[in-house]
Amino acid sequence: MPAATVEPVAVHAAMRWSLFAGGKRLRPALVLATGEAFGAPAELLVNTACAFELIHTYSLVHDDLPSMDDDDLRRGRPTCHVRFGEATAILAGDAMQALAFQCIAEDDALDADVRVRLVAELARAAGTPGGMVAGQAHDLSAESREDVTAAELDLIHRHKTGALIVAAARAGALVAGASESELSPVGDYAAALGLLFQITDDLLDVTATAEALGKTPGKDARAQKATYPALHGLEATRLRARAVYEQALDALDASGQSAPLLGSIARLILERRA
Ligand code: GRG
Repeated sequence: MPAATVEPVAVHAAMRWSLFAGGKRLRPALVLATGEAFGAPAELLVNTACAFELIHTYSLVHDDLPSMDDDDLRRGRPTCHVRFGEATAILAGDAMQALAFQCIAEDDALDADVRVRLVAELARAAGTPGGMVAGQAHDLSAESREDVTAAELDLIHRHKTGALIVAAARAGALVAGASESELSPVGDYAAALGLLFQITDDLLDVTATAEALGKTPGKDARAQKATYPALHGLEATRLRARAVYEQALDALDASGQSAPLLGSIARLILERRA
């Protein structure tokens, strides 16, 4: 990351404000955990891990903008546009997105063909039609409707939240040189993890405080958004979370890889309070 004193200082200060505000670092943790499960050293994984956090943080900054979710609290701080203004927040998000791809493309520790595969993996997960931007677009268009089905909700979350989580898990394994057949159960594990993450996110939106979350709770209900608790009720949603957690563990078993860290990440998400 350029220092906050490097021009354009406002953009760099805004990037640092959002990136270094904390956050769970779930996506980079997944890159490191799957990479290590397949035998890659952390030094080979760290740039790729940072790239995923950059894309994720850019998406939060843009999601918080007045024209999107219009939020003023993120990671326990005023959101980027509240602190730096809307134009600078947009540019900070754009720059984080570009920096993510630069991080991988210029990573001399990785072979050129691995870098190209990682860039493709990240671009697919971040963009359209199967990635995060598509999920955000589906989400925005569902906002004005009252008849969103459970299947549509799954589709929104698979794109908006799940795609980047799946790509992060696959990316770690890719750096470690995993084969296509080894990547498949990793993808299944991470797809279950992405769904679990979203289900627990919906539960926390109903049950947690702003202090614990570092963002505004209750927004989904106020916006009358389709969520798992709204569609299925709180108790059925908790049961669904447990079932999806078991699916993630089953996929890990199927991978034949000893990956206690990946099991712990799934448990952490099931039990998270923020
Ligand atoms: C603007 C292109 C564009 C996409 C935005 C990810 C996203 C798409 C919007 C975020 C809105 C949101 C609250 C989604 C629910 C799940 C989610 C991604 C929550 C935030 O991720 P955490 O909890 O955040 O991992 P931290 O701060 O811990 O990194």
